[in-house]
Amino acid sequence: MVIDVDTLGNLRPISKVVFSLGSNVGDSLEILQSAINELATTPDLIPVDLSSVYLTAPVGDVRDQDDFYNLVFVAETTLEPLTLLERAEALESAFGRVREQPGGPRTLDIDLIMVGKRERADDRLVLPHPRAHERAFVLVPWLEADPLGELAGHGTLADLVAGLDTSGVTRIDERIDLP
Ligand code: PH2
Ligand code: MG
Ligand code: MG
Repeated sequence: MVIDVDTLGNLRPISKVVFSLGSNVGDSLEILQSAINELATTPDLIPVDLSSVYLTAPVGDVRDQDDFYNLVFVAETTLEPLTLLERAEALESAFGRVREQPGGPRTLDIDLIMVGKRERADDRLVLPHPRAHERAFVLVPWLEADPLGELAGHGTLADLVAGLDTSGVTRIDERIDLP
């Protein structure tokens, strides 16, 4: 028997996509809420989970910066990684981010952490995000939103968080909601 699949021609696989959002300039909570409203209403993207908001000590090459507000958004999508990246970059620009020196303070940073099991590394985009596995400000919110989650190539979120110093990452009571 032959089963006709012609009608499936326009269907693309659904992948779990994980975004990390951060802000440490301006009215960060309002900026993050607006960014989530926009991200969550992206065509061909279905929101799944949103973490609480965390106040986090700056990590990396950051001098004299304010703490960040960070959260993680999990969705399902048929969009390609570069389309997701373009959407994230458009939102960063719309919220007034100026691309200063790497590691500088930012009104809105949207990082693509993982798109299913996709692996890629070129000038535009590295997936999974090359530093996500060591960043408590990504993994702690992500674990809250996605308790059984795994970071492709690095194991479960629960194991990764258990091995990290999470002292710089504090959940706060202010809520950001899905639209
Ligand atoms: N983002 C960075 C560098 N350092 N530190 C915290 N706590 N939160 C961030 O979002 C963050 C950072 C580069 O994008
Ligand atoms: Mg970042
Ligand atoms: Mg970024």
